[in-house]
Parts: sequence; C-alpha cells; structure tokens
Amino acid sequence: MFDKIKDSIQKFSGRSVADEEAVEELVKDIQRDLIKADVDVGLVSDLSDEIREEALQDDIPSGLTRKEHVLEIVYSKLEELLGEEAEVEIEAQDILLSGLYGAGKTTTTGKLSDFYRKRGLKVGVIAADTDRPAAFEQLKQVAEDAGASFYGEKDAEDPVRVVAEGMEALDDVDVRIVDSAGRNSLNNDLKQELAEIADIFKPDNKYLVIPADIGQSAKDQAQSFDEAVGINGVIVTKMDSSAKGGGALVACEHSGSEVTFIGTGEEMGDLEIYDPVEFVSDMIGQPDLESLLEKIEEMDTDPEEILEGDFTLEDFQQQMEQVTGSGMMDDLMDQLPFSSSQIPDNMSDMTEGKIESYNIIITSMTPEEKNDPDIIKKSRVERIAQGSGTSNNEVRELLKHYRQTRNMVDKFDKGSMKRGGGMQDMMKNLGF
Ligand SMILES: Nc1nc2c(ncn2[C@@H]2O[C@H](COP(=O)(O)OP(=O)(O)OP(=O)(O)O)[C@@H](O)[C@H]2O)c(=O)[nH]1
Ligand SMILES: [Mg+2]
Repeated sequence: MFDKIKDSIQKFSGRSVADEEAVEELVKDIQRDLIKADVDVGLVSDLSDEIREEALQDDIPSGLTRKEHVLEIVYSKLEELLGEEAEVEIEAQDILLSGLYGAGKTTTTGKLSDFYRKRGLKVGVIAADTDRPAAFEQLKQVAEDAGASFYGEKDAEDPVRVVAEGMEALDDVDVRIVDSAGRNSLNNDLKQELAEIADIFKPDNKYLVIPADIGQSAKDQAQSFDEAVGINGVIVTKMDSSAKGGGALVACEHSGSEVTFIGTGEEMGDLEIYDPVEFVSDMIGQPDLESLLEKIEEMDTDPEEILEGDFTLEDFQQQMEQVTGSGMMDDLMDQLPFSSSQIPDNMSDMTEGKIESYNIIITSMTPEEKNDPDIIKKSRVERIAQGSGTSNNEVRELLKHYRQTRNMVDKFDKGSMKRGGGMQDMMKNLGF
C-alpha cells in the first residue's frame, strides 16, 4: 500500500533544498497516490492544503532542517488520515462476523481462531451459513487448520437454531466465533437474519468483514451495517491484492466504525491488528541493502547471539544494550538513507539514559505484552506509563522504536532469503 508515496518521500529526501517547488511536487505525488487508492477527493484536498501550509510556515521547530520538518508533517498527516490504531483485547469473548458474499468471513473466522489460540485462548467456531451447501465443509476444514473446535449441522436450515445449539456445545471454549452467511447486498433478509443471530448469541464484538477492493464505498457499507446490526469494528480483507486498500481503510475510519484487523493474504497467519503508525513508519523507506551488507561483513560479530523465532521486546531490550556501547549502531545508521533527526527517536539517539528509561518501561509490562507488543494499544499504554512513572508519549516512543527495528529485521530477513541466507545470520549475529 502507498508504495508510490514511499518513492516520493525518498525522492524528496534526496533533494538538496526543500523549497516551495519541492514541497509542491511532494504534495502532488501524494495526492496522485491517495486518489489512485480511492481515498475520498475531499479528504485528499484537505490533507494537501494542510501539508502545504504547515510545511512552508516561517518558523520551524529548532533542531530540525526544513526538509526534516516537511517529512515530519507528511508522516503525521498521513497517520491522522489513516485514523486510530485498533485496541484488541486478548480475553474470552463472543464474536459475530457479518458481510456480503465473498468478503472473506469464513477465511477470517479461521485467522481469528488462530490469532486467539496462539495467545493462549481456547477457540470454537459455529457454522451459521446455512444457505450455501459447501459452507459447512469449508468452515469445518478451516477450524481444523486453525486448531479450533467446530460446531455445525450439515444440511441445517435455520442458522439461529444452529447458533443456539453451538453455544451449548462450545460452552467450554474462551472465544466463540460465528461465521454467518453473505448476500449480494444488505437486504431485509440478511438484516433480519443477523439481528436474530445477535439476539440469541449476544456477541461482545460484531465485526463487519469487507474486501479492500471496494475502496471508499466501504464508508456506506459500514454505515448501513452499523444501522442494521450495530457493528463495533470492521475487518478489511485482501489488503494484499487490491490497490484500493488505502481508500477502504480511510473510508472506514471516517465512517464512525474503526478498522480492527486487516487481512493481508490467504494464509492463516495473514491477519494484523490495524495500526496506522506501522503503515507510516514503513514509508520511511528501505536502506541500501548492498552497502549495508558490505558494512556488516566488515564487522566483528558474536555467533552466540542467534535469535530464535519472532523479534520480541525482550530481544529488542537485550540487543539494544549490546549494540549501543560498540558504536555499531552509528555505523549502521550512517548507511541508511536518512539523517538521524529524520526519524524521530531513531536508533542513533540511544543513550544510556534512554536505555535506562526503556528498561523501566519494559519492566512494567506483562509477559504477554513483552512477547507480543502489537497488543499494546491505548489503554495498555496508559497503564504501562502509570506503572513505570513515565508518560504515554515515552511508552509510544519505545514501541515505535521497537517496531522500526523489527521492520528492519523483517526486511533484512526477506533480503537474505533471496541471497541464500547469509544475511539473515549476519543480522542475527549482529544483535538485531
Ligand atoms: N488475497 C487474499 N484473499 C483473501 C483474503 N481473505 C479472504 N480471501 C479469499 O477470498 C475468497 C472468499 O473468502 P471467504 O472467506 O470464503 O469469504 P466469505 O465472506 O466467507 O464468502 P461467502 O461465505 O460466500 O459469503 C477466498 O478465495 C479467500 O481465500 C485476504 O486477506 N487476501
Ligand atoms: Mg463464508
């Protein structure tokens, strides 16, 4: 998503001066990309005006160059446009998924099952699509793949009765997910069916599933489903296969219903908690892999430090301590295509004091949060800040910093696969 914006930002970063002409070109590029992603033209126009005005204002924050100031504004405006990060509770709950034909409800039922099961909860799914003959078998298979219990009745006709039976049969699971039937449109038939299911199931979360390719019409769809069944979140699927994903996200965030998860592929693991900050920090761009590779080869590394599995906050904490004292971080940062103040609070800002305060913040987190920092959203940020005697901003800064590092690890991992694995080991040895 927004790959062109990434290119435009790179182009802008490479310019010698950030004058009016350069800003205008950046704004035009961003406009083109947003409109191509089917973002509402009015929103694009407002965003352009705001960037122009703030970018060219006379006084800029001290310590920032004009170029850095412009980039900062662009990042924060894009973040604003993309709305709020989702807050997802890892706890027992009942979930009802609704949506039109082919939106991705059944696939998402599997992905959500996998998501909660991996976080230690027992999951069961209920097959409430009694319209499509193959729906029963499809969900049964999906449940098996996701390690979830399954309740369904082959050839059943009344979805409400199936849900009632399923609730009893799955009495012992923590998270129950109902996969409902689709329709071509939100007609009275579907409205009534969803209302009756909700009436008996009393879900804690009612999510509308929509495919990214409907772009900005996601707004109307979210609003009409909300009126009909009272949704409390949207799951946008097929973000990987549509150019209109950005438009769909922005539309949902401006419809009064927030995006909760996004689907990024057909596999079980292709589900993410929605986080605009992550999108925007992705746009910061990719370092020059070749020269970085050379740099890394020159460095002395400790083969003991091989990480296994995902890059957690505890890994980050450990690596942070090791890498700072050695000057390696500065060497690495020199290789990246941006100056140190361009990314707020980037790695070269690592001082003893900062590490100390990061350590205190991390100590205030639960083991669950340390292993899976993506679950740390608003209310957890507040709790952690209070517990560690720091501010919400400091906690967010740590998380942002961690994500930037993780993004790098991911990118290098991908690079290494193409190169045959050497790079991955090197980065791991390096302490990333
Ligand atoms: N690329 C991609 N494909 C997806 C994603 N989510 C779902 N799909 C595909 O979309 C198609 C429809 O998905 P389903 O889960 O069957 O959709 P549904 O809403 O249950 O459809 P009905 O039950 O017929 O209304 C399948 O081929 C899925 O593999 C995604 O995030 N990315
Ligand atoms: Mg289905």
